[in-house]
Amino acid sequence: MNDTIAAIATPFGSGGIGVIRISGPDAFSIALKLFSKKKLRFERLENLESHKVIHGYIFDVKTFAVIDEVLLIPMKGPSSYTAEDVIEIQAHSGTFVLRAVLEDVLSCGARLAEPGEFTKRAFLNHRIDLTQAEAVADIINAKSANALKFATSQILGTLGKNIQELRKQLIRFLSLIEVNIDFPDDSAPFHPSEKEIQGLEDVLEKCREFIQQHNDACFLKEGIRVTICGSPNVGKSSLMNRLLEKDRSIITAIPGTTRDPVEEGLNIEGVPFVIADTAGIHQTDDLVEIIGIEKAKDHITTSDIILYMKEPGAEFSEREFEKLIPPGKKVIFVVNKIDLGEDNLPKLSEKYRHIPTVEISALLNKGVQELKQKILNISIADLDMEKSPVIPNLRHKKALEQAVESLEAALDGLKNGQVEEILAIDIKTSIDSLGAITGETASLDILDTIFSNFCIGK
Ligand SMILES: Nc1nc2c(ncn2[C@@H]2O[C@H](COP(=O)(O)OP(=O)(O)OP(=O)(O)O)[C@@H](O)[C@H]2O)c(=O)[nH]1
Ligand SMILES: [Mg+2]
Repeated sequence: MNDTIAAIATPFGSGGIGVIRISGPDAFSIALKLFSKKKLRFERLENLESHKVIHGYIFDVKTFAVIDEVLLIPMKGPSSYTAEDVIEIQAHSGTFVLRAVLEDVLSCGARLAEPGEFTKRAFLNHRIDLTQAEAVADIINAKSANALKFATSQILGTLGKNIQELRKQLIRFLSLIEVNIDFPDDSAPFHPSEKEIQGLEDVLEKCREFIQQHNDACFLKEGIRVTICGSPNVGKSSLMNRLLEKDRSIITAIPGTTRDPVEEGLNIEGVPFVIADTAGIHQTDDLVEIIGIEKAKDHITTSDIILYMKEPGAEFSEREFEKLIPPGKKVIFVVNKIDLGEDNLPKLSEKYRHIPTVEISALLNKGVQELKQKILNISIADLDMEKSPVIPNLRHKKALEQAVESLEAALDGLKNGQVEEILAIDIKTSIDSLGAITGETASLDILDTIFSNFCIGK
């Protein structure tokens, strides 16, 4: 932490501008060694004014030849990304020129930064908490407008602040217990008030809510899994291609065309989906088909939404449906090939009338937009995008689960007259679990894992 790091902060390749970033105690003195406002002759500046862009030239410190014409942005800590002294050099973006500037900077005493090291320093210098550091990576990797929205709200520290609040409440409760442990003779046995116990229960409830929000929304990062299934030849692959608006799956009039599941990403109004076309399900002795059907069934089990497809003339059978689709799955009943006539269309039985039905013709591209809208509605129905801008990631969720477990133990203990020392341990464990989310109590391993997933220069 007390050395100076440097890296190229923009992507590899040619572009308009490339940025070299330097951070640490020597950032300003390094910049003074190689930057000059004059082009023809290196003329060292006295000092650099913070937060003011300067136009000039980077000189090779060994040969005193000009490497590039640049803009230099000095930022005195703590008003910088890392909270240390930072210099950003905006050079022309070519692989060679950026490397030449970087090597120049390194030869003046900076060390090449590790992946995510700038953000790690921002965290270690307490400028941002760990959830905000993670949000930086989420913003860079966001694959949809909604994923970006959630990452942006996290970078503002909303999740971190919420967790801090819960943690503070637990710390207050712990101090009540500890007074009793420290001065057992002076005080009555530990008897928290109704209100204090309610406070603990509120924290528990809030942790559970966050876990639920993760479950509801984790698809925004990974994509909601949608599987198209049905008998052979009903037009599953035709629908797949219509949804994707490209020829991804093979379509033939021969039943049993699709064997391996075909998966592809699809974005509907900013929400990411992963659509899978699967083998037609029926009784068969064909070994390859049997394997394909097994894979189709696996997809059905792991999918969030099932498009259950039938064609005119076929019947909806409750037995067949229940054998294939696990109870509680979100399903859309898709009736395809309505161009063949509308008198003979399969209908849902009374018991399943609540399942939405969409009638389409994949061949004529009819009803496909309506189906897309249904898929979107059914998937975000439970999620209030405006109300829950804080979405914990998987790591946060695991920590929240630990917090819930020890809080439940503490509340049980309170009911059953558990000794104060054990209560204190349970509360302390939940405080630490919440602290791991914001970074107060995160282990070095956790930090290394998080920051090693960043790119160099961030
Ligand atoms: N008339 C009509 N034919 C269609 C429609 N959709 C698909 N078909 C035809 O039905 C046949 C089967 O289509 P596929 O998309 O390969 O059907 P599938 O369900 O993927 O079949 P398998 O992979 O064998 O299970 C092809 O000849 C398609 O052209 C439709 O809406 N109307
Ligand atoms: Mg197919």
